[in-house]
Amino acid sequence: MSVNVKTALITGATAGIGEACANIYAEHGFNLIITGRRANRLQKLKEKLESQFQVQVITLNFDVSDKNAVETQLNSLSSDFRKVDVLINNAGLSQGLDDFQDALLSDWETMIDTNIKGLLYVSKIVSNWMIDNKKGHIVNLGSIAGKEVYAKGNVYCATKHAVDALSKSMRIDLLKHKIRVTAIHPGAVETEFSEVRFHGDKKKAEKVYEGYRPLLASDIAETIYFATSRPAHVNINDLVIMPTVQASAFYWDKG
Ligand code: NDP
Ligand code: 8X3
Repeated sequence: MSVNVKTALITGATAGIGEACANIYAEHGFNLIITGRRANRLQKLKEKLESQFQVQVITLNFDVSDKNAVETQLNSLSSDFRKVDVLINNAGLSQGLDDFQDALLSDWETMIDTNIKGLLYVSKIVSNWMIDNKKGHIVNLGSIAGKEVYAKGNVYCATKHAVDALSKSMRIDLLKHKIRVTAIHPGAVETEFSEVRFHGDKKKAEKVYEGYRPLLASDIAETIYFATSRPAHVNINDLVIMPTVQASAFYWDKG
């Protein structure tokens, strides 16, 4: 592998924002490590990106909430691929949109295990590689739900507030190692997010994006690429990105 080629590790690259990031980083010549639970999607994306952009793509098929799998899979990477320039902690999900008293404990556990613990398992390993390499940039996918709390958002909002807090904390602790940490907090982005939130109910999910123009996954991926391509002395700490018709979690002008 050429020493000048950069490497990005993107969690949750089988759909939505993660897949869009894989496309844009490959387009800019990065070698990639792409992860997710759906192995067939990872393989298809690898084949597409390798033939379209002449980059090397490694696929790692694991659930970020499975600590042993995270360790085994990441530690299977060769020393070249452990030189990660950009880690995008994107894998995440919402499960359910229910009043606190009615929500399923299993939904809460899945969100906490994925959005918080999964991000920690991956970051703990990769941040130490970055320290060894004396460089690196970590991007955490938060949400407007990590800045505001809305009805029925309870535990999803809590997990994204945790991502917000962890991003600040990582930035402080990694400062002495010159590792940059950026948190990206989108409003509504049309991806598989709502389908997952509503446990596969496509009709209910489509309604979330009806009657206005939501963000696209590529809008977020382009912003992430921008943030990680600033000169070495610049760090973008925190960005909140909304569809133009959305002012906050509560205020919309859908015309
Ligand atoms: P998608 O559902 O389209 O994509 C989610 C990705 O995360 C998939 O690749 C999925 O892969 C992966 N993922 C989910 N759970 C796990 C897991 N346990 N282990 C490994 N990978 C997992 O959603 P988005 O692209 O919209 O979401 C990406 C991130 O952006 C999430 O963190 C989300 O919270 C955040 N976000 C999304 C917003 C939106 O409106 N869409 C707004 C604000 C933030 P697989 O299923 O193959 O494992
Ligand atoms: C996804 C955006 O507003 O559905 O994080 O929580 S929202």
